[in-house]
Amino acid sequence: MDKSKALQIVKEQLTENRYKHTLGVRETALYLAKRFNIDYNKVEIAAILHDYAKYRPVEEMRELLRGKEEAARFIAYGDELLHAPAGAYFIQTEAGVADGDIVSSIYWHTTGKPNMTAYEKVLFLADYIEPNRTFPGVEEVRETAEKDIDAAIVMALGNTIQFLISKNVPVFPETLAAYNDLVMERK
Ligand code: DGI
Ligand code: FE
Ligand code: FE
Ligand code: FE
Repeated sequence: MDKSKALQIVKEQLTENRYKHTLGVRETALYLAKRFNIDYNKVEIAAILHDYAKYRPVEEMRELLRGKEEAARFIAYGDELLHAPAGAYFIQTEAGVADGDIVSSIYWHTTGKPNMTAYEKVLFLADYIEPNRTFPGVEEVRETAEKDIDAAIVMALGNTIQFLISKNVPVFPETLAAYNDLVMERK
């Protein structure tokens, strides 16, 4: 998959604002990737395609995930989560992406998970801090990301968990485990 093809196929799936967010995630992910010895081309394709399923009908995503042994449990935790694992499947079946780093970073981009790879960390954090994001606390996470990517991810996960609790929404187990994993690793 080359970048221009990825941009073209994702554009058809997204609104104008979501496409703008996607370009922001691409820019931030490439910037963060400089601190790891990883493949920039894979980082870029993952960033471009990360919200591929964002506007798919919820029923279509539920139906797809119901049939996947490991992904079915996302369904119970809220519709907002489904585009991440669903997108990871659709880019394989509809766009022919096969690379495991690209697929797994998209799969986990919303929830995070313990023991994230560099690809997974870069996409997770880029999605949270890209320049078009304006939610409370994002500037502090951006500043922390300049010095320490894991510390920034802890802040992003903590903010998300607090936000979900304030809304009385269930927290996906891997989101909590990701937080615990990084906090304990840093002690
Ligand atoms: O798709 P984006 O808007 O770019 O961002 P995203 O993929 O990080 O999705 C954010 C949404 O996901 C937001 O509504 C909060 C929700 N979310 C994140 N982690 C969890 C979660 N929702 C639940 N129920 N549980 C989680 O652990
Ligand atoms: Fe997303
Ligand atoms: Fe996110
Ligand atoms: Fe996103």
